[in-house]
Amino acid sequence: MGEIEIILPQASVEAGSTDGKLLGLIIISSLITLLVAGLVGIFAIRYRKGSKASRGRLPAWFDSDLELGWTLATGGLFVAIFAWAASQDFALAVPPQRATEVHAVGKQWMWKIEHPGGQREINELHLPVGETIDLVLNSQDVIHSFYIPAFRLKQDVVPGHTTRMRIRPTRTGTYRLFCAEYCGSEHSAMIGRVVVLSKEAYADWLSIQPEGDDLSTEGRQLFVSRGCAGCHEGSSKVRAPRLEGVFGGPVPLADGRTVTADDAYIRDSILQPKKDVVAGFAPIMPSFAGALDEGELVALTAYIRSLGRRDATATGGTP
Ligand code: HEC
Ligand SMILES: [Cu+2]
Repeated sequence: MGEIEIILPQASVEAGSTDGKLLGLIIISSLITLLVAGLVGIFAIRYRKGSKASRGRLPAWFDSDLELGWTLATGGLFVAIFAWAASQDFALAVPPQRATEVHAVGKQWMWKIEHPGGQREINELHLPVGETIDLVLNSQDVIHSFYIPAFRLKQDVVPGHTTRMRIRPTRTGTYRLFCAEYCGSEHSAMIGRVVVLSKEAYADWLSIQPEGDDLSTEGRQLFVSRGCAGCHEGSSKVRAPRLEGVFGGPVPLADGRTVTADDAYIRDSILQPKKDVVAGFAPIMPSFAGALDEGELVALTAYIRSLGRRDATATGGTP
C-alpha cells in the first residue's frame, strides 16, 4: 500500500471480464473515432475551395443502403456490448446460494464489518480466497458506496435499504477499499483495506479475533432488552405473531396481499409496522425507526432469520 499502482491487479472473478469490456469499448470507440476523423481530413482536402472534385448527386444506394447499414451495424455492436455488461450485473444481483454472509455497515466515516461468527473489524475486511462471499450492506446515515477497485466491484449503500454484493476473490493480497459516494466532510478519509487470505490463514485469523457474540445471539439479547419478546413471546397479554419459522415463508397480510418474509420485509416490519400488517392481528406494534441503529437492525434480523431455519420447538422461546 502507499505507492501508486499503475496497473490495477485483477483479484476477483469479475475483474477480468470487466477489463475485457472496457478494453473492447476503448478499441471500438478508437477505431470509429479514427475513421470519422480520417474522413473529415480526407474530405476537407478533397473538397477544398477550388478543387475539381465532383460535387454531383450521390448514387441512390449511398443514401439508403449504406446509411442504414452502418447505423444498424454500429448500433447492434453497442447493444451487444450493453447486453454482455448487463448480464454480468444481473448475475451479480442474484443472491448466491451457498455463501459466507458478511455484514458491512457504512457510517460517517468508516466501514464497520461483522463476520458470521461475530468477529468485528473497522475499515478492514478479511476474506478467504476462492470462496463466494455475500456482502450485506447497510448505511447508518447517508449514501455511501462500497468500492474495491481490484475486484472491479462497486455497490451503493443506501440508508433504509439493504443491498448485497457478491464477492469472489481469486488472489490473496491486500487491496484498497474506498467509499465512492461523497458522504460529507471526511468522505476522502473513508478508506480501508481488503485482505484476501488463503482459507487456512482466514480460519486462523477468525480464531484469533476477540470473541464476539455471533449476530443472532446479539439479536436475541436485543429482542429481549428492546421489549420485542414482551409482545412476541410467551404468555403476553398482547396478541402478536410468534416469529419462529416466519423467515423465508409467505406471510398473508390484512389487506389480502401475500408477501415473502425476506430481510427487507423483516426490516420494514420493525421500522414501519403499519406498512404490512399481518392478517389476523391488530396494527399495535410501535415503530422502532430511530430507536435502533443499523447494527441492531442487522442483529435482530439475523436472530429472526435463525428462528426461521431452526425447528420451531428448539428455540429459546417462552421464558
Ligand atoms: C406492542 C407489542 C409489540 C412489540 C413491542 C413488538 N411487536 Fe412486532 N408485532 C406486533 C404485532 C401485533 C404484529 C402483527 C401486526 C403487524 O404486522 O403489525 C407484529 C409483527 C411483527 C413482525 C412481522 C411478523 C410476521 O409474522 O410477519 C416482525 C418481524 C416483528 N413484529 C418484529 C418485532 C421486533 C424485532 C420487535 C422489537 C424491536 C417487535 N416486533 C416489537 C406487536 C409487537
Ligand atoms: Cu462514505
